[in-house]
This record gives sequence, C-alpha cells and structure tokens, in this order.
Amino acid sequence: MAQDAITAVINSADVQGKYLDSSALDKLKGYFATGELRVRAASTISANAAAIVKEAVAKSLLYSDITRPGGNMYTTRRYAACIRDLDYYLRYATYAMLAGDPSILDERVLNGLKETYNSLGVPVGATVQAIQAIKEVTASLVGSDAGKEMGVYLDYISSGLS
Ligand SMILES: CCC1=C(C)/C(=C/C2=NC(=C\c3[nH]c(/C=C4\NC(=O)[C@H](C)[C@H]4CC)c(C)c3CCC(=O)O)/C(CCC(=O)O)=C2C)NC1=O
Repeated sequence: MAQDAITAVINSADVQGKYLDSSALDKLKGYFATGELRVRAASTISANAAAIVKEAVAKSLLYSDITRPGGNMYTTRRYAACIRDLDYYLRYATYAMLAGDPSILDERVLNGLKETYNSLGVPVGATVQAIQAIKEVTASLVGSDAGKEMGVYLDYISSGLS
C-alpha cells in the first residue's frame, strides 16, 4: 500500500509498540511546516503540466536522433506514448511530493517499468534526461524550495529506471 509521511512514521512506531520518538516527531513537524508549500506547488504544477512537459521535451529530446527515423520517438504513436509517459512521471511525482513519501511511485509507476522499457527498446538514458529536464522546468516555475521537494521524487523515478 502506498503511504504518506504521517502513516510512515506511525507504522514504524507501531511496529515497536511505542509512541513517536523525537526524531519521528521532528519528521512530522517538517512535513506539516512545508504543507502549504507542497499544496501551492501541486496547484501550480497541475495548472501548467502540459507546458512543463512540452518545454522539458524541447530541452532534452527534440532535434536529437530519437525523433528521427529509427529513433524510439519516431512516428506519432510513439511520440505520443513518450509524452504520455512524461505526463505520468510529473503527475505521480506531484502526488508523492504531496504525500512526502515515495511509496506510491514504487507501487504505481516503477513496478515492472524497466522490463517494459527494455522489451520495447525505449531508451532509459534519454528518458532520464527528459525527467531531469522536467525537474529544471518545474523548479523554475514553483521556486527552489518546492523545486527541491519535487526533485527528490523525480530523482527517485530516474534512479528506479536506471
Ligand atoms: C502510470 C504508470 C505507467 C507507465 C509509467 C507506463 C509506461 C509505458 N510506456 C510504454 C511505451 C512507450 N514509452 C515510450 C517513451 C519514450 N520513448 C523515447 O524514445 C523517449 C526517450 C521516451 C519518453 C521520454 C514510447 C515511445 C513507448 C511506445 C513504444 C512502442 O510501443 O514501440 C508502455 C507500453 C505500453 C504502451 O505503449 O502504452 C508502458 C506501459 N504505463 C503506465 O501505465
């Protein structure tokens, strides 16, 4: 089950049959203190999601061999599949950023993904470059604090793919 920052600390205290210790409480304090920031960032990202992906693709993939005949993004169908995948990464990273926990990424995004990419010949390196470009574009839109938070989960997807 995907969890969030709150259930994560509660579950780990419960396993030991204890109240939250001070480091668990500090984690929660940090999470609550950044709540407003996370919600504001999620709202900005959802209002600009298509533009974020478009700009990231322009920065990382367009005009490379990948979009030419023989490249994995060549043909409208594959181009659209790639854009759709990047939309997924941005949306699920936003969920994880709101939750303050990456487990939703393991459960709904990364599970079996590398195998699927390998079997279809989708290049992982170029995908990671596009995710890193999403990270930059998002940070420039939401500011560096929220951008750093989003970066944690976009990096999580990148390393899960690599
Ligand atoms: C929400 C969870 C979820 C994810 C993550 C997901 C990914 C996903 N991407 C796929 C395909 C694909 N993914 C890409 C992506 C790319 N090709 C490139 O060269 C670029 C570098 C890159 C974009 C950054 C492409 C081109 C395909 C189609 C490949 C093919 O059918 O030949 C497929 C195979 C089935 C299909 O075509 O829809 C899956 C399952 N599906 C899901 O349900």
